[in-house]
Amino acid sequence: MKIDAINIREIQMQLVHPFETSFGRTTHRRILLVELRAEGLIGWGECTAGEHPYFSEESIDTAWTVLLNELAPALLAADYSHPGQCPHIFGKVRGNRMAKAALENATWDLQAQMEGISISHLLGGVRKTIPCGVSIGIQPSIAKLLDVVGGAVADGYQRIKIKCKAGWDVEPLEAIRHRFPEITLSIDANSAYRFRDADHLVTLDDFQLLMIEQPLWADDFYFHSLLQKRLETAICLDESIRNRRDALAAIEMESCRIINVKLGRVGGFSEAIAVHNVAHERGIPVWCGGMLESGIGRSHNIALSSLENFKLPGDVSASSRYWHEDIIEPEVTVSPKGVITVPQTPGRGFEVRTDLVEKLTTRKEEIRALQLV
Ligand code: OSB
Ligand code: MG
Repeated sequence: MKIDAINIREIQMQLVHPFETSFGRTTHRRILLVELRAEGLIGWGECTAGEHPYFSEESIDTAWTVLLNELAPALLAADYSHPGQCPHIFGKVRGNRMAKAALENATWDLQAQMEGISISHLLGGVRKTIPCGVSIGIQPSIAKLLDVVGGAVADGYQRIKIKCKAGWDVEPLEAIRHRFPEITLSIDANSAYRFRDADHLVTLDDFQLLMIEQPLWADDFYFHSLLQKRLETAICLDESIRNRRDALAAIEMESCRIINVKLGRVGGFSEAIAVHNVAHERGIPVWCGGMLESGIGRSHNIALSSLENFKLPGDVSASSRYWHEDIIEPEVTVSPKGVITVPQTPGRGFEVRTDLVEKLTTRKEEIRALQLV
């Protein structure tokens, strides 16, 4: 496969509701999109790096530089036969997994279109529908939190996750459990606790949570394994899992009982499949995390979630929870039973609204293959 040209662009989109985590508050997103042009087709990719390097070392600006100067030229120079070769093509560049994922995922989108099959099919997906959860940010008050949780429950979501931090855990959980004793509930700390908080975290077992996500350091397995021994509640790792080896280490050390797979965090579809497989072989269920994606990243998350071991509801929610107007058509919708139907049409299964993308674009760059004469 020869790529003719690669476009990278930044768009700005305002969130319907601000999203607050233990590391900050997001009101609008700067999103980096990648377009691959080959044989009259366009493969799209989305970079999930944030505006700031808070969730990981990458930011949209580091990803922009690495894509422009390293990854896009490397892909244009390569003559690959399958998207699974991307990690090798990008192999010289260390880290920068969100930048790599943006480009690699676009090659899967393109490949699926060329073969006339869905991305889900190309990945080896088996699910026709995927179970959906929601991730609810830290709220200004308990009353507001109960309101938001109630809305998500009424919409049919199968699992509610709330963001927490020291000082925003016991009280919100007590309130939610009082009002909604039966719902499937989890929390995500985004590394807000320290191992010295273990006694406190043990008390959260009372809330019958499905899991507690990434309680400790983003680069840790050892202290998570000590903590997991003390908790009845399953630990789920997010930030700590960068690749298949990390997943294997975490499973072997019993640092977690569940894994959150994020395409950007692990560097794209190839590594996400590898993480999925290694967990599947060891009986560890996974689910698909979210990074407040636009419809393009969301469509890729849906395809990934169709793999067999995505047994738990993901943070793959309806477009309307994030955006007044999404950049794909149709928007992603969730049924009253809390599922998304996996598209079976060629490629990502959602059209990109190019006029709207153009309108939202704040910068754009084209990188073309060298024309040999
Ligand atoms: O830790 O899962 C996370 C959003 C930004 C950064 C990190 C996380 C999140 C979410 C949002 O939880 C999930 C979503 O896209 O709805
Ligand atoms: Mg998380």
